[in-house]
Amino acid sequence: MNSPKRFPTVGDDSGLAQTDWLYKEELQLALRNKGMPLEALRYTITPTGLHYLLVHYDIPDIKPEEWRLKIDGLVSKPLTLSLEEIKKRPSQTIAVTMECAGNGRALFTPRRISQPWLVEAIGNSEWTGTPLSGILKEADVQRDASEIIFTGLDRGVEGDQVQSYQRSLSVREAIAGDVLLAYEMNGEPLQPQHGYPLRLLVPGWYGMTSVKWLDKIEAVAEPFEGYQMARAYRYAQSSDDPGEPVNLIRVRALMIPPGIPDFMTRTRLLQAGPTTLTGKAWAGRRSVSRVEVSVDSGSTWSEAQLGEPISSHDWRTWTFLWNARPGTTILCVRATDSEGNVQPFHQQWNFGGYGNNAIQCVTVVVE
Ligand SMILES: Nc1nc2c(c(=O)[nH]1)N[C@H]1C(S)=C(S)[C@@H](COP(=O)(O)O)O[C@H]1N2
Ligand SMILES: [Mo]
Repeated sequence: MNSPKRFPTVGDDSGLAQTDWLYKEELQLALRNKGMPLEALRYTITPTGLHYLLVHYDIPDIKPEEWRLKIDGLVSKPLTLSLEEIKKRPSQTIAVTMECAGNGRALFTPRRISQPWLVEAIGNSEWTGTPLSGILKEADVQRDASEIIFTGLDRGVEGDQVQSYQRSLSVREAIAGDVLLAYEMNGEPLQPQHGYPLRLLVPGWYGMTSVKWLDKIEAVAEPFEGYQMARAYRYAQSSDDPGEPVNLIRVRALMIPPGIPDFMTRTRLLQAGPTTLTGKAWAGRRSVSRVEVSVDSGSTWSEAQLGEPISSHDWRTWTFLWNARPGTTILCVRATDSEGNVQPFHQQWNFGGYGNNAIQCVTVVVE
């Protein structure tokens, strides 16, 4: 036996589950966090209450009057800023599709015991904030800095380590013009669960990068090896495989399940005749070059029509006219990005259950 663990773990020693059963720990996470119901793919801008949510620990208790953002480390001019002072800086509003890196985790076998997403860890919001590059320029990041560490005010235990939620970006990634210190979501102050009063927003990267409840921004010389960089969010084959970092959002299309659902199975019931299938497609920092639909379980594919995105970082609507004939059919949709990456039927398995952009298929019974 290893040294006793301070916190109980579930599943086998690897933290992987083979069965179809959910562990209580997964249910507990799934009820605290939530996905976007797929019918909400009809909205270009996801109403705030329908955006997915992922909180590792607890939503921290923040006193707005006392809250300050600290910028320090390898900077010539350390800064301490109130929310009012941050709002006086130049502001920018951008529509950004966010997706959790764990989206699709529960579709892997075996699966990692963690937030058991199927495909719904997504949302598209208009975020308003001040460009991070401006604040870093003001603080005057020194030449010997290689990374910027972002620390949230939430704390918890993960992998037996007591920690604050922290992620880093290279200086080059951090000064990209579209990285925001965001204080508004869809024209309203951030809600507590989405990072009030201030969060990082990194378009095109999986959600873990967009640190909520920002407390501190620190410039450092060496690559940051915190838990959420070096241990979690790696494409790895086992718990001790260092793997590769998880970073950019992979190409994906999702469809609004047509017709009406069966309550238990969510199999769809639909009337025969012409039906418009629709949904959204996105590709992180790349763009979507095509969306295809299959009405025969993925045997043959036809091109869908693509709408325009409202920014270079948010999803596009796709539509496909289908003449539904009586019988049971499996509808599938897949997208291709500007670099030719196509969604696979089965994504390569990884230990943490990240980046599973496997093709979505929906079973439909046509009457
Ligand atoms: N401080 C902090 N920031 C965080 C998290 C967190 O638990 N704590 N979760 C991250 C993860 S994994 C995701 S997917 C996004 C989710 O953002 P949302 O809840 O606003 O959709 O926030 C990221 N930022
Ligand atoms: Mo996430």
